[in-house]
Amino acid sequence: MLKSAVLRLATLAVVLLLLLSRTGAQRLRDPSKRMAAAPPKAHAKGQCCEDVRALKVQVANLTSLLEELTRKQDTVVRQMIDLDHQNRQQEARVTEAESKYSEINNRVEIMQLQAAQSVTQTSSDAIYDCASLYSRNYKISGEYKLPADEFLGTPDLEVFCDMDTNGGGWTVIQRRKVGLTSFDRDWKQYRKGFGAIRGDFWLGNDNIFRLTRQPTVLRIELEDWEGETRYAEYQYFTLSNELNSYKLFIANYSGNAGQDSLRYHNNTNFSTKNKDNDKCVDDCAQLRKGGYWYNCCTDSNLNGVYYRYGEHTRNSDGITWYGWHGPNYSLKRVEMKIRPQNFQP
Ligand SMILES: *[C@@H]1O[C@H](CO)[C@@H](O)[C@H](O)[C@H]1NC(C)=O
Ligand SMILES: *[C@@H]1O[C@H](CO)[C@@H](O)[C@H](O)[C@H]1NC(C)=O
Ligand SMILES: *[C@@H]1O[C@H](CO)[C@@H](O)[C@H](O)[C@H]1NC(C)=O
Ligand SMILES: *[C@@H]1O[C@H](CO)[C@@H](O)[C@H](O)[C@H]1NC(C)=O
Ligand SMILES: *[C@@H]1O[C@H](CO)[C@@H](O)[C@H](O)[C@H]1NC(C)=O
Ligand SMILES: [Ca+2]
Repeated sequence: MLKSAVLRLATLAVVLLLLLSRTGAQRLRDPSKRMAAAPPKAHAKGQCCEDVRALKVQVANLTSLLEELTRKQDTVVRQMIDLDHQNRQQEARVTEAESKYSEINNRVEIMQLQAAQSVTQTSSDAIYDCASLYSRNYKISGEYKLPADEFLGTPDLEVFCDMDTNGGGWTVIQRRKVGLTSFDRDWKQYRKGFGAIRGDFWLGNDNIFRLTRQPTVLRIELEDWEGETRYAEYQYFTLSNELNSYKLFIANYSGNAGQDSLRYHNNTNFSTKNKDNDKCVDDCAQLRKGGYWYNCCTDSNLNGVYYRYGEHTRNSDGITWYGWHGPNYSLKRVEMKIRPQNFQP
């Protein structure tokens, strides 16, 4: 608003200046006309100069007005910069509050966990997974520690529970979202698991094998670089044990992720860069740079290389799901999660 006012005034000033110069120029060019003019010379001259003086005063006044407005505009700009600064301080405070909040949240989770563990000590039925935590009313998504199972001789296990998606109760077995953790690992690391439970990780083939002893549902969630999401769900999912190379079994696909891109890997052994169990003359784990149930080689490669925005459409060893974005599009985010078939939200 201020700007347009200044502009209008500036235009006015320019028009006035033009008027001034034109009257002067006309007089010089056409002296005869001036001579021919009826009223006495002196009077005409005085009249014209009076006008010019008045116009000059107006121009001077407008110029000073313009200057004043410019000064005011400067002040407004300064005020806006100040506001922006205050805004940023506010944002910093919000971020700080957020991190404090998640810290508190963590503490709540740990307290819940301890409560859960003391529950197991006095209860006959064990906590196997996130679904059993959920049924004991732990309904906040986050990190939990499953207690060791003395009967099975298994150690305690840190897991991430998704207690929100589609009723909750999901134990997350794989996540790709940060992209700093390499998934090009050997057999032993895939057996044990690796990564950070709040970031990118593989829960470990032995753990997945154990968790899928009961009839289990697998849900795969995918996100691309445009922020669109898809999911694939299998009503049946299990792995063989290590002796049988963690062979994959899946059945009864549903979802919106296009053509089922895990089906091709059904009934296939797990392979890593140091263990070629695929169904191919090629070494798929080395070609696709991950550990997976490679066939010959892929219809999906969820443990492939993390490529960032701008370089995610170039390579065939990325995090792919052919049924959605084809063989050369590496996804931005993936989560694989499981829960028992008989889970009741
Ligand atoms: C110019 O400004 C002065 C005072 O600032 C005022 O007295 C005068 O009338 C103005 N002249 C015109 C032509 O606006
Ligand atoms: C899968 O693994 C089992 C046992 O480890 C083995 O007998 C079988 O030949 C393997 N299959 C392929 C295709 O490598
Ligand atoms: C995977 O193979 C099993 C047989 O071993 C079959 O019953 C099942 O339907 C197959 N899954 C898919 C998704 O085709
Ligand atoms: C797949 O679903 C059908 C129909 O619900 C069921 O009969 C079949 O047993 C399921 N398959 C597996 C492997 O769970
Ligand atoms: C994917 O990339 C490979 C090699 O980089 C290329 O040969 C192939 O044509 C690409 N496929 C598609 C569908 O773009
Ligand atoms: Ca091979």
